[in-house]
Amino acid sequence: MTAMSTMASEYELLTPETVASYIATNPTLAELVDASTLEVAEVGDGNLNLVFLCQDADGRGICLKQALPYVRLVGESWPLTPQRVLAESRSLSVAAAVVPHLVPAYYGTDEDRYVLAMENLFGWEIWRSKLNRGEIHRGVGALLGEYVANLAFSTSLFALDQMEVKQQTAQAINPELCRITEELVFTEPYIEHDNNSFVDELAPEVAALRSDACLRSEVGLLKHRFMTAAEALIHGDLHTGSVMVRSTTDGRGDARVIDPEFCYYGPVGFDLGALIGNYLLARGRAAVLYRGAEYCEWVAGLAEETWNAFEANMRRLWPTRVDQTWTDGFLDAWLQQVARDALGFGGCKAIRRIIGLAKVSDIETLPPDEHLRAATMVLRTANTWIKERQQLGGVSAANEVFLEVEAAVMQND
Ligand code: SR1
Ligand code: MG
Repeated sequence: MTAMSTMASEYELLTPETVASYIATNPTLAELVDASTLEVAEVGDGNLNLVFLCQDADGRGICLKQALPYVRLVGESWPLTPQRVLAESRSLSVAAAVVPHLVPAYYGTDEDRYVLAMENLFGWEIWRSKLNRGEIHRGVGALLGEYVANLAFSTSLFALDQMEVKQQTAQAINPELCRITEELVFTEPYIEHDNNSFVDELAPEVAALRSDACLRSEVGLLKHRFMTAAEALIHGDLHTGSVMVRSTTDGRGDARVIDPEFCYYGPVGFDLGALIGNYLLARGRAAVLYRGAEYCEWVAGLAEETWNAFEANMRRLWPTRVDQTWTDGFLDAWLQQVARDALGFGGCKAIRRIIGLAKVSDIETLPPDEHLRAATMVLRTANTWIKERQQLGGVSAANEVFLEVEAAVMQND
């Protein structure tokens, strides 16, 4: 049994060997599975937490997630509040009320041990892994647009009284996790920093970004927006590794959004941007691996699919808004603002995965030549999204920018 010290508390970390007895002593969890026949595997492959998948002899399951008091990716030298598990439970609770079909069932949180219990999604897989293999799951992009819209509407001034929003905003404050994003996404990639790494051949591209005064000021504006635009309770880290997917019998895809520990009141376009930036990483991989036309076209259409579903759901919910100050004209203007934010944040989220800490397998598992080409495409596309997001006129332009960059990079071989 392992004990960890934190600044504020000391708590016991679970191991595969101790999970069954932990569940047996918790009446709520003990009802869900038979702890005496439990098989447990620690599968945490993210950057921060322990994750235990459990199944009993009758096939019933549960997933436990325990926050470590440090960043797992780096080690104990980088302490991080385990209170983030409370942020995750807040988001899962809200989502259970407004989009229960798009999140795992939530079973509760142990605030002393920082353990969150949720549905074990048997047969589901992290979307990034499926994208890496070139698998098509039609409809998933739209489900994620639906998720963002419903969370955004129901937690914002559109659905709640102003006093309620202010209280929720204060309760959802998540400064340590936000600081990670502020530094890793918006600051470190653009300066020399020990957290950065990239292959030598990419150095000219990185130098060009860093010396681009226009890009730097636009990234600064986006960071400022991330730090000040408290529009709604957002997921905060909605990349393709935060989505689990499975095929449905009609050949489409179903989705569950996981891992909302970075949630806070922030700009709605940030979640859409996280998705769009990660679609770009998947598209870059597809291009250099010469994936078939059907797959490339599907990935290329994801940004628009997500946006269209987001917009459709916002417009569907709009008549139920609680304050008539927000007119139909306001909605049109607000959607334009969100689309610009999404492109800008999408660019920042893609760039950080190439230059900064916490890389992604879409790019990292490519052979050297393909890695360099895909990374170059991502950096150049993202640069244009960020700088030209005002003129591009919406998310549908995202792919056109990529196609121009792709042609140029492939021609130079
Ligand atoms: C130090 S944490 C690194 C990254 O992992 C999470 O998934 C977030 O994306 C964060 O930026
Ligand atoms: Mg995560």
